[in-house]
Amino acid sequence: MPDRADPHASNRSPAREAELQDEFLQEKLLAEEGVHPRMRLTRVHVRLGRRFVSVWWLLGVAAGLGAIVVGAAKLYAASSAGSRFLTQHACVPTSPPVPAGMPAFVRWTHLLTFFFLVIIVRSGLQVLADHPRLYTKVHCTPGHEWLRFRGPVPRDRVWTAKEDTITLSPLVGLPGGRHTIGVARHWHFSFDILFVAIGIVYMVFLFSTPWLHRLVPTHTAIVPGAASCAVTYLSLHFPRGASGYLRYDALQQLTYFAVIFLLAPLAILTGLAMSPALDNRHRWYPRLFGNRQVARSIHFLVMVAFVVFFIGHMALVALTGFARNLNDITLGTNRDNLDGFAIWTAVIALVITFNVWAVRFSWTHTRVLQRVSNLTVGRLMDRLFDHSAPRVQYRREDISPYFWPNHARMPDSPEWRALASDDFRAYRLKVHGLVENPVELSMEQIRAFGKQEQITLHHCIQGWSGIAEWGGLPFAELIELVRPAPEVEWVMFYSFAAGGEGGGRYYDSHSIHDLRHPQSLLAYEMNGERLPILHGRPLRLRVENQLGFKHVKWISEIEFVHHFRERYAGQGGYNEDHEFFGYRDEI
Ligand SMILES: Nc1nc2c(c(=O)[nH]1)N[C@H]1C(S)=C(S)[C@@H](COP(=O)(O)O)O[C@H]1N2
Ligand SMILES: [Mo]
Repeated sequence: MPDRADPHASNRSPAREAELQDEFLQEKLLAEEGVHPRMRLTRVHVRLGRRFVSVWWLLGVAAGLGAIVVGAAKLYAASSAGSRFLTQHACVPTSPPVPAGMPAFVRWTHLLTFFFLVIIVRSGLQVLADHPRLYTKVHCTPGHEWLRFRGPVPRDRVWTAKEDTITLSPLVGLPGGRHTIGVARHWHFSFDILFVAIGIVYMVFLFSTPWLHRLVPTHTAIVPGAASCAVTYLSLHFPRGASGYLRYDALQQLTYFAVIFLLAPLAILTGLAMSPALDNRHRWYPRLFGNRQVARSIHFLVMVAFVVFFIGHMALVALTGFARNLNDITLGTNRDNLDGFAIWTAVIALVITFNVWAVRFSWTHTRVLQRVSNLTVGRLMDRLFDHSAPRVQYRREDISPYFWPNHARMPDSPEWRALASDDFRAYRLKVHGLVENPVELSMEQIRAFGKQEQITLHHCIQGWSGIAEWGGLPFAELIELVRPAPEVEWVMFYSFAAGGEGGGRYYDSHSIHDLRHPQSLLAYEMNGERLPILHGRPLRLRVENQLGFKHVKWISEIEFVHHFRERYAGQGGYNEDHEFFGYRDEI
């Protein structure tokens, strides 16, 4: 247990918790007054070559093209060739009839999936707001993004990824308001797990019932059939009633098949491709999609596809016999009364109520949300990724031309300044805690250990990435030198810099298991040169299976402890205590 004089001792108490919660809410209110710009649709820009054009311009072009396509479909349907094609491959139900109506498993999984996806999309947009730029290269060089939700990166000053965040309306993001990626991730991942679970339940039923034949195309005739339906719908004819949603036509079947067997798996696989633990262990995995940023872009586009599908789906449900269709999907009866409509309205009202509650809860009971997420998402992540040490090495040519700096505060204490002005000659890295041999090491002594170099991909929680070469002391050697006590499970890293505007040092913790990995480094060089001040001079961490926020910069001291619970508010780090992040993040 820490002694009284220990400046890092635990200060967990209900009063402290209330204070942290209040600070969190206050910062949100302050930030909304103008530190971060709000997302505005007028500021969403797509890059065409070297120019950025407003997304409105593109949507205008798309609407124009849409009108042309509708006109062409109408002309074609009226032509003799067109009508021949349409009679030959009529847009009629192709799936076998279901005498007993829509089965219960379809109705329930459909409803729950809708609910889960609303949360996943909204919290996903909130994650995006933390780095509102999408790239095709893994480097994330400003000006090279293909889509951005705010203006260009200022060139005349240091611009951190934290400053680049935007504010979302709570109508769009969950929780909305000030950027808060920790909270957004708790919602996103918890509901991801539910989404996968319901998907598994659905698949089990699907593959053990004849429903499978309604969904999986088995005949090539589905292609001309779907084309015929596309022409029918595009020429604005909507077969009403008879077909409805009880028997699928070719286009319907193909679309549902694609949503379930293409979009959903793609969402999961591209989500995983953003994981430092996976990427830095298995180079082939992010390569399936190109790289982490392509995976991230696809992840976003899959979300767009889900939203577009939802809009089209609802439009067709309404246009082809609203009441009857809603009876099919809610009650499994094909009647024409308003029962299904009543249920549907109630479900929408419930989903809205849940979202309103979730936004409020996010700002008032953030610790509860974090705890639940740590116990579920956190444990699962550990299970899935804990055992593999990162080992991927990039080539020199892969090094990023631009590496985003990221922090809330640079070190500005008199202590650090005095050390910096003397080129860190007087710097002593203090390594203490539950160790047999506490040490204080000068930079010279640290360098004398022998340097390890590695070229790795940095994964920031906010979304950007970058490749750099790091040189420094393998942490395993330091462990060997200080000989930790057997009860040590975590190691604390304290920075010279403040963690936020409110003061209080930046710090974070790592499991001793992660620190023994061959790629865990105390780095003092970056890209073959002395570590720049911006990136953490004199010392910063590299723990390549974890996200960037755990790589403490400007390290002043290291402490071996039994558990991070014994330090400060007990959640594992500054971001964990103040921003309610998860304590370990392998994705
Ligand atoms: N002391 C300190 N270390 C820090 C941070 C910080 O705010 N303060 N930010 C972290 C985050 S969120 C990231 S992504 C990396 C960024 O490292 P870089 O600035 O070298 O790119 O530093 C991490 N280390
Ligand atoms: Mo980060």
